[in-house]
Amino acid sequence: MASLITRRKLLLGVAATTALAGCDSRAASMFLAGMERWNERVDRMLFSPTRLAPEPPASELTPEPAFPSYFISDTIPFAPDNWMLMVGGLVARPSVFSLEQLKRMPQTSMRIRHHCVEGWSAVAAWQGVQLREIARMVGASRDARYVEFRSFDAGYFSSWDIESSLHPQTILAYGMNGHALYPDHGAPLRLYSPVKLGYKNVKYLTEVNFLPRRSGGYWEDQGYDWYAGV
Ligand SMILES: Nc1nc2c(c(=O)[nH]1)N[C@H]1C(S)=C(S)[C@@H](COP(=O)(O)O)O[C@H]1N2
Ligand SMILES: [Mo]
Repeated sequence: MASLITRRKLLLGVAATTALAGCDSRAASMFLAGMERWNERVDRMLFSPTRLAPEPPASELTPEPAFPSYFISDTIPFAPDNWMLMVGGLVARPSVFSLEQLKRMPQTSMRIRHHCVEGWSAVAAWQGVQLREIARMVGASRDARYVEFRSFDAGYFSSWDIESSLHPQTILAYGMNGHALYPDHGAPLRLYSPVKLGYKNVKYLTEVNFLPRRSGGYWEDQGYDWYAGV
């Protein structure tokens, strides 16, 4: 139910942006920005940082060939040979992680139903490391209220509130359905969580930055709901 309400609000937000698109007035965009901040405050109040999203049963797993794949680049993005994840911002120990290091950390695996605003949903099991474990390792500051995720997919990025980022089901995933993540779904590493809509789950990660203030996102900067909770 909560997800229905959130998505309806998202659609309303998109409709409002579209309706105002023609009249490029400062007042209109200031109004929308104000609405967004208000939405974020209410969303953060309603969000429970400890409540676990139920896992769909194994019988609902989507056959992989039927699991859609999205990237904004013209062709599937491939990671450079020397790929590493950079973690920085408001942290005591800015760090880089190799895939091998991440795989040696405690693994979390769960089935998640993915919701894309284009109207499809699909289920897979994802394997990876809890982001809160990474936050602990690098010593993220209490002043970090937001986390920004960057990728090597033509600059695709997003940013999240800290509570959703540190949720126990929010992971940096290197596996899908028990095998290594394939390039179409974000290899070598992507963000995944049942608490956010599809476009917040950044694939092809390069950087995770803990920030004091909200950053935007590829779709968010084009009028999509910034919070986008499920
Ligand atoms: N780097 C990157 N991450 C991305 C996107 C993208 O285009 N580039 N698309 C987003 C959207 S809109 C969705 S629905 C999901 C799709 O994930 P999938 O391709 O594994 O199904 O990835 C999200 N993360
Ligand atoms: Mo999407």
